[in-house]
This record gives sequence, structure tokens and C-alpha cells, in this order.
Amino acid sequence: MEQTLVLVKPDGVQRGLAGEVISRLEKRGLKLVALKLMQVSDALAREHYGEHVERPFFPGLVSFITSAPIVAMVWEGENAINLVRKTMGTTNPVDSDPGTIRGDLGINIGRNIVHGSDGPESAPREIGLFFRPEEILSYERSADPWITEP
Ligand code: DAT
Ligand code: MG
Repeated sequence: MEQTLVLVKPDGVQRGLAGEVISRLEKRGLKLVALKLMQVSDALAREHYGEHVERPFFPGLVSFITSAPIVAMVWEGENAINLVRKTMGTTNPVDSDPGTIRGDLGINIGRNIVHGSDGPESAPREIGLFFRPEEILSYERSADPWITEP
């Protein structure tokens, strides 16, 4: 089953929106399989956002993501990567549709509340940066057959 990394970024935690993000993904039908509150180190931030190292916003991005605790999670489900991205909304909240996390809760690209892996290559790479394999659980929910046709 597909898995994806989701981060509630420092702005989301500071604004008390971690529960809101979790709630929206739960209600969507995705399954939470790993979760921790953590402080991101400079090294982890640079590795996680490595694709953006040449961009002008990179230093600000690293200092922001390391500035306060985040909630890191792995969510699982059919098409989990794409579903999380759609539920998050576009990168810039100014363009995000109402009904999405960023479209309902944000107004600024540098304070867009949430991170979600963007594809089948980045998801396992990012999950591996934030979680050891034994921290990711496998379990049944009684609602599963009511969410996904068996
Ligand atoms: P996403 O988080 O939607 O996957 P991304 O991977 O392109 O977006 O960028 C990572 C983060 O960097 C993004 O959530 C916010 C920040 N960012 C992206 N583009 C930016 C820009 N033009 N100015 C400032 N921050 C930006
Ligand atoms: Mg991205």
C-alpha cells in the first residue's frame, strides 16, 4: 500500500493546527502509520529540501523548518501520495482552492502549514529520512472495508 511523508511545519504546530491537519487526513480515509513531534536539525532540513538547494528561498526554508517543533507523520492508503497533495492544496496558499488545508488555513507561501511528498520517488526517500522502519506500524482498522472496496 502506498505511503507518504506529511509534516505539520512549525507554523502549523505554533498555530495549533496539527490536530486539524491530522483530522482532515483521517476523514479523507487515509491511515496514520507513524507519528512524532520533533525538532528538525539543520542537516536533516538540508537533506530533506536538497532539491531546492540552488533556489533563493532555500536558506529561509531551512531556518524556518528548524525554528520550532514539527509533527512528522507517515500516511498510508491507495494513492496516498496524490490524495495528500490534493488535500493540502497548491504550494502557494494564494492559489490553493478553498476546501484544501492551505486554501482554508494559509495566505503565504513561506507559511503554508504542511508538507507532503510529491511523488513515488520522493515519498520513500523522505520517509527514510524521518523514520526508522520499526517506527512505521502495520495494523488493521475495522473501517478499512468501508473506506476501500476490498
Ligand atoms: P511543496 O511544499 O508544495 O511541495 P516545493 O517542494 O516546490 O512545494 O517547495 C518546498 C517549500 O518551499 C514550499 O512548501 C514553500 C517553499 N517555497 C517554494 N517555492 C517558494 C518561493 N517561490 N518562495 C518562497 N518559498 C517557496
Ligand atoms: Mg515539495
